Amino acid sequence: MKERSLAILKPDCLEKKVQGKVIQHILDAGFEIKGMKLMQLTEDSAKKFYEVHKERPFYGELVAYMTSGPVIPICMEKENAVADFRKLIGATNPANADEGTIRKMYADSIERNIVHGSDSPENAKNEIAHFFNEKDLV
Ligand code: IDP
Ligand code: MG
Repeated sequence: MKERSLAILKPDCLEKKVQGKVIQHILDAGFEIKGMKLMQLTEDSAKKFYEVHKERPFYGELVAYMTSGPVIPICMEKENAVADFRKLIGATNPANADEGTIRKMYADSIERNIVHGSDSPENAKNEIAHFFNEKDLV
């Protein structure tokens, strides 16, 4: 059964001009892109998106980083999309990420780690709704 997940190409991905490469990895791994846009996150939107982390010491810096430049949210679909995308991006800290993963290849640090991926099908639904109206998905 097909499942959806949300990716966000983070500001460091666009600063490094590797968004084209990362999108190619997503397509090569068999994900279908159902929605994608280039946008600037507001502080309120970033705070809401990362609300689960609001008690963590890095929350303020995370919001500052995610609003430091444009991002590209992507709604993707395939079988087992959530788990497969987490595998494709690798560990949160690129130093611990497996060879061949997107974070291992392109990320600099545990914070500036290039890409977001939903961590459960339920969170994926809410995260997709944060950025997309169902009617705008192809
Ligand atoms: P994930 O993106 O791999 O799911 P989470 O634990 O959900 O990782 O953290 C959300 C984001 O917060 C990370 O992708 C990263 O940008 C940032 N982050 C996570 N842990 C730290 C940390 O210890 N220091 C600074 N930033 C962090
Ligand atoms: Mg997470």
